[in-house]
Amino acid sequence: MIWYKSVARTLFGGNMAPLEKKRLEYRPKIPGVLHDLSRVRFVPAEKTAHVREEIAHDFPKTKDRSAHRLMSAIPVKINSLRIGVFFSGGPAAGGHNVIWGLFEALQQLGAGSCLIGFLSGALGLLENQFKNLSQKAIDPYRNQGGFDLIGTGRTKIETEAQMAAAMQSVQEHRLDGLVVIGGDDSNTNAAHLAEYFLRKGCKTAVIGVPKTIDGDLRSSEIEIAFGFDSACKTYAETIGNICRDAKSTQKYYHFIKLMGRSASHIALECAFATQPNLTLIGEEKKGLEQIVEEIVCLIEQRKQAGKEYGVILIPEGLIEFVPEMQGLIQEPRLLDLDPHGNVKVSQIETEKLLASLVKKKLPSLAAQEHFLGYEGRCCFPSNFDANYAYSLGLAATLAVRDGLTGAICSISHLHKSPEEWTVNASPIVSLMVMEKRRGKEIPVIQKAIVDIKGTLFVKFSSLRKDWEMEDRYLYPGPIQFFGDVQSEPPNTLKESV
Ligand code: FBP
Repeated sequence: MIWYKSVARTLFGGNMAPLEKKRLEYRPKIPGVLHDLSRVRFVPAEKTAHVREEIAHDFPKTKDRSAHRLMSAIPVKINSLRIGVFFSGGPAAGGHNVIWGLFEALQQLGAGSCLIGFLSGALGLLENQFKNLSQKAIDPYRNQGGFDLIGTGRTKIETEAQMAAAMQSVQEHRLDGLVVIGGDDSNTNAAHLAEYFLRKGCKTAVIGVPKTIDGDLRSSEIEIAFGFDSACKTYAETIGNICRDAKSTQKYYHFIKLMGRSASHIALECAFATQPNLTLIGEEKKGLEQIVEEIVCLIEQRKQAGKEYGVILIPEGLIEFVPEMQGLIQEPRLLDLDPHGNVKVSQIETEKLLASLVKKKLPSLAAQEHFLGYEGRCCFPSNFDANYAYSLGLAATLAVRDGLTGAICSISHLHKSPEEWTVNASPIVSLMVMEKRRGKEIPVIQKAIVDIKGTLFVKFSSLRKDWEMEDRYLYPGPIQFFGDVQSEPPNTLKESV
């Protein structure tokens, strides 16, 4: 504890805000199974991972790999490892803790270990732009938000030339492992790299770490990716503040669009955290007219009850479930795709569109539109994400040590205390499906959308009528780093067990 303080003081002096410095002191809580890395090993799990036939065809070298679980056992003796890491896609709070975890696990292995970070995402790997991640480099980033230690990017690795460039970089650095910290598309990249390296006889293992604020990288093993909790808590603070403003001034309807790409997980999580009057969930697949009618009806009913204000949450991915909405928005930029073929939904002003359509029916409506997106990606990680991401970093080093490749690390039982968490690694190919991107069927990790038959959504449906008319707003305030609720997992995890 004392040395953290001295590091902060000597390295940064007055260049850190008080909370930045304070966060350097936090020691992440880890699963019991990670307390002594010299006494655990990834062993094949009882349940074999199922790989779809059409996917297996593209991944002959990695299709038959088993799922693994970290168990008490004496590992194969390895004194040092060389690992490379990069961030991929949008930032998510906790990323720096994954690097810290990787580093500390390597330190425990032995003196000859090294960690290098490729800069600006996969591009750094392709161009061999990197940085040595020493203790001195990592220290100021412990428990801090963002990905700025090494940067990130959305470069897709797809061509044979790109695969070869990636292999050249890992071989030049004699890497035992390459860790890809990313979402669904980035881990799809990782699966392709693992397959290619095996095919070419390259010994570098490729291990994925699940990151994304969107909450859509999930499977039976991956309960949530890191970053979701911190982003939702950040948005929930602002939504709560807006609810209170709405109730205080009683003159506006607030249309709040929330980031989260296709799936509405963030909107659903924030709905539980703040209980606004209406939360649209894309996965309900309502038509545009129905949605507008629903909002109009809400506003009219509330008016009759003397309430001419309210708060409405809109997931940014709504547009993907309401086909008429795409046609209504004329600007060509709105159909821009990212390098992975995803529609850039964060740039589509759905909140403004809906407010204007409602206004056509209710001209006296006083609306305020908001977009909560980028501000949730680089906040300080909540203690939950700080613990989770750090543990994933430790696990990823062990996955390399234990000879896994083409696997994504995950942690289960996240609704319990960290001590009780269990650590797994699943073959990435078992998460993949064929999907049409840019008009072509390609293998990708399936995005998990909100299950409208699932426990969480069913609970939401039973409560939402009450939230419409009664103001049941909750004001969660900023992320809590100290005190009773400092390590609360997201509602999504608590409610879905
Ligand atoms: P990842 O899937 O890479 O984690 O990114 C998530 C996200 O924040 C989405 O919620 C959002 O639609 C998108 O990134 C925005 O991307 P960009 O940073 O390219 O504007």
